[in-house]
Amino acid sequence: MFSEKSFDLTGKVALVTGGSYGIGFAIAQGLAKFGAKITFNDINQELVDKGLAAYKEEGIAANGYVADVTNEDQINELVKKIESDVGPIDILVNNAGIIKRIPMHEMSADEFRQVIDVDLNAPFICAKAVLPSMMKRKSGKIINICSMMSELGRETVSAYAAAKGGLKMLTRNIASEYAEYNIQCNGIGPGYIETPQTAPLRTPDHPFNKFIISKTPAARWGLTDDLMGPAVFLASSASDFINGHVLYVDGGILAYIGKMPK
Ligand code: NAP
Ligand code: GCO
Repeated sequence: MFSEKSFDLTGKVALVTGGSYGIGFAIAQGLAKFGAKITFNDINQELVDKGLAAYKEEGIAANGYVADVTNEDQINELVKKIESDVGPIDILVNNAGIIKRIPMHEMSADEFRQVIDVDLNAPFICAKAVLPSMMKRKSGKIINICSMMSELGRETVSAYAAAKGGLKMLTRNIASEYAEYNIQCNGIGPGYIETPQTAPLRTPDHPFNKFIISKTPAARWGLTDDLMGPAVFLASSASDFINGHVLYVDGGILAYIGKMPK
């Protein structure tokens, strides 16, 4: 029955991959505000320590672990460790990601593979690692962090767009295959958000800055705070009948042809 409790995440264990800073950190903060126990991983101890300090600063007693999301053994170990330290994972946020902005004809196959590995293969590895326990408990939420590039292309981001387009379909397939276990898998598609990943595009003289403002009806870059509510919604029982959906948090970019230049 729907009530304000429908958004309550008390007692739920969340794993946010790449959650030391940026979008992952913000999403973890939002989940914690609604009662979730936060665990996160990052690629090295320095980042994990940075994340732990940042969570502590926010009054969040998070558990942080070093694990490379592209390494299946490390992720299987991570899931086991979290289950013994905190409890079985109820909410997985596949957030860790990289981007390489290189014109495709200049991109090496290895560079292409690296992006696919982190942005598409890793969400598969992490989802596969948490599914057995969720299936046993007949309950689970998987949230894949997609992108505008799950729907649109642009110069220099061929690998990233291919990965994020694939991630949209992986989201739909997990939803299709595991709904019978009361597992919901949805995506969040952030627009252009102020994080270290987009910092190179936001330098004052970078033409991309004005371009994004002209393509966004909200006429601003997104903030990581803008993603907290959508993440809480998709992690909670309020969204139990939503499955395979990508919720775009883009200020209206996908709905808009773009402002006519004056
Ligand atoms: P970010 O600032 O680059 O943070 C990504 C996090 O993932 C970092 O902590 C990064 O660690 C970690 N990571 C990268 N590779 C990893 C690996 N192999 N194992 C474990 N952790 C790894 O990115 P963000 O802007 O917060 O984006 C987070 C997610 O949102 C990504 O999936 C991104 O594609 C997506 N997204 C971002 C935007 C945007 O506008 N910012 C919009 C749409 C979607 P390192 O510091 O070592 O790289
Ligand atoms: C880029 C940006 C985007 C954002 C995001 C948009 O170079 O176009 O980095 O890819 O990161 O994915 O949703």
